[in-house]
Amino acid sequence: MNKEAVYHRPKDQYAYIYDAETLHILLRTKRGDAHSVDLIYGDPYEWDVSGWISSIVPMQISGRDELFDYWFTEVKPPYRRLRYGFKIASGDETIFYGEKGFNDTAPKDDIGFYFAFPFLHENDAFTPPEWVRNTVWYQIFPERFANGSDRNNPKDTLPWGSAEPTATNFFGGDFEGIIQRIDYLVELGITGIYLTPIFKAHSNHKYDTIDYMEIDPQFGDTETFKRLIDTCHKHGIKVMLDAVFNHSGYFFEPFQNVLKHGENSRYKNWFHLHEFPIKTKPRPNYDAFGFVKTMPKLNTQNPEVKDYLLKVGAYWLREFNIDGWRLDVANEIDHQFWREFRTEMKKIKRDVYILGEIWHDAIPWLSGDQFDAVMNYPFTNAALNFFAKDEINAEQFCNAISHVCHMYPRNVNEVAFNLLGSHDTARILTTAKDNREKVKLLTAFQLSFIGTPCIYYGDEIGMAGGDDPDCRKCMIWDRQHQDINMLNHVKKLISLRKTYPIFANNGIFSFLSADKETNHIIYKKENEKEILIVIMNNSNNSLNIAIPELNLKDLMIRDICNEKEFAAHAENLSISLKPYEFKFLLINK
Ligand code: ARE
Repeated sequence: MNKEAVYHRPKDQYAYIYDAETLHILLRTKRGDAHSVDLIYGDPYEWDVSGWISSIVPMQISGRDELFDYWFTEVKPPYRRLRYGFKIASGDETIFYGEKGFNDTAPKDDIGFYFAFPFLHENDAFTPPEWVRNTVWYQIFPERFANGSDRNNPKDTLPWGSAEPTATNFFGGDFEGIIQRIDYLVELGITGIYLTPIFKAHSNHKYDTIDYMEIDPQFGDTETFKRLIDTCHKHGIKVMLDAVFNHSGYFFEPFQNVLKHGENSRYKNWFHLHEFPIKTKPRPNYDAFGFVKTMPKLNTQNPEVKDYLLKVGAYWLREFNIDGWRLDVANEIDHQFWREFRTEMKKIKRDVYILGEIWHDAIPWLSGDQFDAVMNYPFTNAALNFFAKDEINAEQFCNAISHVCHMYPRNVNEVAFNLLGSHDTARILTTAKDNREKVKLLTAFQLSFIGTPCIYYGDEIGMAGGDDPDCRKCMIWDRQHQDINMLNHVKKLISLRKTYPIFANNGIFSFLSADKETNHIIYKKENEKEILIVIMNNSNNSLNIAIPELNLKDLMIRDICNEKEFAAHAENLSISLKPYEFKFLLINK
């Protein structure tokens, strides 16, 4: 047995509170090493003459990545206290594993050998807003979605779509434009919009804030913003704003004060200034986002700054009844700030969605005291590498997604913000080298996966675009230039996700098979009543695929895409797929 690969540590993604009475427990072992793992568990205070009283229950493999098997089980401790360990069998070797390491037997008299989950407190649980599990998001870059009124056009605004986007040009997108297009959003079926920054700023992207308490006049005034929020809410659409608290803009009044008064400025501790006088060349002599001189980093450990930013977050939440905050460069702000931010926001609106922009493993922010979710770029990269770029094969994709699913607790995964692209990345059609069939397969995966999916504006109508700023072209409203086939495809997938809860989070996800030769994958989502089988052919060959044994009797299968039902015998179920075709098969148990 490869003991070096065996890993468990209570809390985080290996032992966590799933709900008020349930603990999820996982163990990691080297892929293919152990043929069985059992959980030995009991109440730490239950003893009899023979010693500690424990039970034993088999664990199941919930997934496997390139290196590891992940064993899973759930326990409902009657007194919400638990001590537990593992019995691992590999070949003819059986060994016991607990907090003190490995042992040949399961000690009856040494409770310290075992891992501890001391007490299951509900307020220690990760509790994201329930509504997010059923939300389909749409990201809007306000400057480029729709120009509803020329009255607020910034200087030198260009005619809509008349030029390629640059880091500095403007096309006049505004709130009025979004309001005028609300029917388009409703018909698409989305139920949440994420707006990139809307507060007064110098640039067209608004990540260089001048005034956190003022809406940028190019988007409209507070009355129009209120009307936008009300219109969205009336149509069942939630609204999430973008909080840029890691840094301000160069023209943010406190930074201007520092530039003017230097060491005598009352705001000098609002930033991370290295020396005086302030210099911006060759690099700023103060901390910034990257080395961008127009984005001086805010000192969020300074009580004045914290107080100011918490007031900003509270103001827009309370006065405009927004539904979520997306937190820009969230990983570079201190954890204490985020703990206080969460406390203050949740006091105002218990089910506000707090989404951190973190591109890497974000477990330190996801234990329930800071964020409800992060933008799940590890998911994005795996999906793009397989479906769009063909950089990894089906087997590697299965490993990558299984790894992503086991980075976090299951209740974190159920509200993960699963995007395929954003204003910071090339568009999926461009990444897929204009292969629309691959893009349709990619979106079918995204919209049948767990978590809360987000569509980047224009991807649904087949817009192309390279890296920033090319991914920020004006939305195309002329139907002659929209890919209507793609639009109908995305609409259909969103409607399936709404019609069948198993498409969203009402089912446990697992891969059934992945074949690197044919490059097809089969995954399932299962709940107590039904199984959704998804088969995807990521190749330009037609395939005839046998479905692995479902150990179910003769079954009635509904092909959801064409609503056809057919009877089949579990042991010889085979499905034919055209190139890049996918099938959703629903089986009622
Ligand atoms: C633009 C150009 C840059 C250019 C810069 C010059 O894109 O290439 O150097 O201008 O000024 C905003 C604007 C951008 C602008 C940027 C800087 O939207 O257009 O850049 O300001 O002025 C990392 C961070 C992540 C960050 C990305 C951009 O971790 O937080 O970089 N994303 C947020 C917003 C951006 C915004 C800012 C931050 C600044 O979403 O839109 O940019 O407020 C890997 C790493 C990630 C890295 C990612 C992208 O995956 O793991 O950490 O993200 O690459 O580089």
